[in-house]
Amino acid sequence: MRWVCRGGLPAWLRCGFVFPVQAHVSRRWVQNCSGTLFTTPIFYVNAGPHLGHVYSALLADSLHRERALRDCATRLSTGTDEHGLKIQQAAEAAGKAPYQFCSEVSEQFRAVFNHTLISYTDYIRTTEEHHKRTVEKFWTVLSERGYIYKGVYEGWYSTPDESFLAESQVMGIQDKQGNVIKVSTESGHQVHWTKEENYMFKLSDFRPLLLKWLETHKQAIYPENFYQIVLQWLQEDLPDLSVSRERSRLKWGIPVPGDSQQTIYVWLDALVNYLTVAGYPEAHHSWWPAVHHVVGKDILKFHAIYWPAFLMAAGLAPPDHIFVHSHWLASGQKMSKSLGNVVDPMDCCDQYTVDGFRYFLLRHGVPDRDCDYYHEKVVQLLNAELADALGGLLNRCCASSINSTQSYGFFSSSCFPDKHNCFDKAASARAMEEDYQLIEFVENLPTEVQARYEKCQIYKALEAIDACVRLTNKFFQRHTPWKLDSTNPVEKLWLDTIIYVTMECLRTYGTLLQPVVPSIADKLLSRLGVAQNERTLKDFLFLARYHGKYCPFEGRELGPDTGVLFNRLDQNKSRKTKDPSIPKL
Ligand code: ME8
Repeated sequence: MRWVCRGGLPAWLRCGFVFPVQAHVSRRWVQNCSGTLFTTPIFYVNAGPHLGHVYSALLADSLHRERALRDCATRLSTGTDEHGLKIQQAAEAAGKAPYQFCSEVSEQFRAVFNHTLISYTDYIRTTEEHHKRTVEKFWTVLSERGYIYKGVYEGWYSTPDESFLAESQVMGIQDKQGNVIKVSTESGHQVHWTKEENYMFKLSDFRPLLLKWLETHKQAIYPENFYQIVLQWLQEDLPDLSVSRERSRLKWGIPVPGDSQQTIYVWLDALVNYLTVAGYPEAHHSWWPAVHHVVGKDILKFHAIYWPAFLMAAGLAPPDHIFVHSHWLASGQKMSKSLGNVVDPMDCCDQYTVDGFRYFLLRHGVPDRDCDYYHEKVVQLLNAELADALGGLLNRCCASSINSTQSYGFFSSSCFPDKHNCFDKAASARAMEEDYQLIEFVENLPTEVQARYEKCQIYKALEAIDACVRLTNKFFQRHTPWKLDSTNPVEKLWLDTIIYVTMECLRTYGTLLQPVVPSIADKLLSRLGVAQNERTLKDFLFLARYHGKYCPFEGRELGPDTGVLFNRLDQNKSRKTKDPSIPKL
C-alpha cells in the first residue's frame, strides 16, 4: 500500500502534526532526569579480576553511560574491598605486607576497568583514610542511636564469604581425605565454629521495617525473582548480627571507635563505601538515596537486608534500587582456579576486542539466571550481530557503488509520504507498508531501550536494537537500491531516500549503542558525519524530514573513515583460560 500527501507543504505546516511517540519520549526524559549514583560492588583483593567482576562493572557502566546520554547528572563508583580475614590471610600467603599486597591487586582491578572502558567517576579503596573516617562516624552514629551492644557471639563463620551463619545455613560433607567438615549450604565454603566477645547490631529490630520498605517499594530490587527471595528471607527470624571481631584474630581492619581490642566487621566497613563516595556525613544529600547498586546474587543478603537496616538505624533511607545479576559459568561449570577454567577479561579483549567483549557480556548476560560463557557462542554472536548485521548495513549504504556522492542522503516526501497525512495513492510514492512499520519500530526504540535500562535489562535493550537492525537490512534488501539508475531523476529521488532512511536508522542505533560499545558507536557515528555534540538522546529526533522538520544531517558529507566497523572473528581460534591472580596487563 502507498500513500501520498495532499498539497506540497511540509506536514507540520499543514496541520501542526507532532508524532505522538516522540512527544511522549521527550516528556519522559525530562521527568526522569535527576542525579543518580551507580555503584558496583567493591572487589575483594585476595585474587585478581575475572570475567564475573568485569560483568558487574559493565552493567553499572552501561547504566551510568545511558543516563549521561540523556543529559542526566550521574556518577559511577567502583573500587576495592581491602580489609578482613581473607585478605589478611592472602597477604600472608603471598609473603607481603597487607597494604602493599592490597595496592598491587587494587591496581590490577583499576587497570582492567580502564582497559574495558568502565567510565567510573570514583574509585574507592577501603584502606583510604577518608573512608576510615566515614566508617568510624557511621559506627558512632549507630552506637549513639542505641543499635550496637556488646555480647558474646557463638556460631559458624565462613572466611571466604566473610559471613556469620546459623546452624540452618550449614551442612556436613566429607572432604577429599574423608573427614566430615561443615560448609555453608549457599556457597559451599568451609565454616569454622567461633566464640568470641563481639559488638552486636540489633538487626532483629528491623524485620518489620524492612518488610514495610519492600511492600512500599516493589521495584527496589530487580529482577523480580530476587525481590521474592528477599521477602522469603524476611519471613524467618532475623537474629542480631555480630559487627566486630576480636583484634587478636583480625588485625587487618578498622578498629572499633573507643575499643582498640575490636575490629569492625568487614561487611559493615565495605558497605559504608557507598556513603563515603556520596560524601557522608556532610555532603551525601545531593546523591543519597538516589543510588542504584549493582550486585551479584551471592551478596544480595548483605545489600538487601543488612545494608538497608544499617542505613535505617543511622536515620538514612535505603537505596532506590538494587539490581541483582546471576553468575557466569565457563562451559557449564562454575569458574574456579582449581578447575583451571577461569576466564581472563584481558585475554577476552585481545581475542574479541574490548567492544566485542562488552557487547557479548551485556547481550548474552541475563541477570535472572546463570549464563554460560564459551568461545563458540561469543564468535557466533559477534559475527552475526556486530559484523554482519550492523557492520554490513553501514557498508551497504556507504558503498560508493550505491552512494556515489558519499553523503547522508536526501529525503523525498513524494517517495516516502507521511502515512498519517495521505489520502490518495500517488505514482511517485515508493514506500511500502513494511517500511512504515520499520520507522514506527525505530521511532519507538529509544523509549523501549530506556524502559529496559530502567529495569537493568540491557540484554533486552540490545535485543530490540538488533531486531531493528535486521528490519533495516530487510528494508534495504527489499528495495534493491543497487538496481536503481542514479542518472534517472525519479529513481535518484528514491535512491537518496533509501540512503537517508537507512542512515537515520543507523544514527539511532549508533546513538543507543554508545553505553555498550562506545568505540564501535563512535566509529559508526563518525562515519555518518554525526558530530560529538549531536550524540545525546536529549532532543533526539528520528527521521525529522519525514515529519516535515528540518534535519541537519540531510545531504551531509560522510566521515572519512571507511574502515570495517567490526572484523569478523575466526571460529577456530581457541579460547585461553588462566589463573586470574596475575592478570596480563
Ligand atoms: O563480594 N559471574 O567481592 P567479590 C558473575 N567484596 N559475577 C561474579 C562471578 C561470576 N562468575 N563471580 C563473582 C565481594 N562475581 C565483596 C563485595 S560490596 C560492598 C562488597 C561478582 O570480589 C559477585 O557476584 O567476591 C560480586 O557481585 C562481585 O563479583 C564482587 O565479588
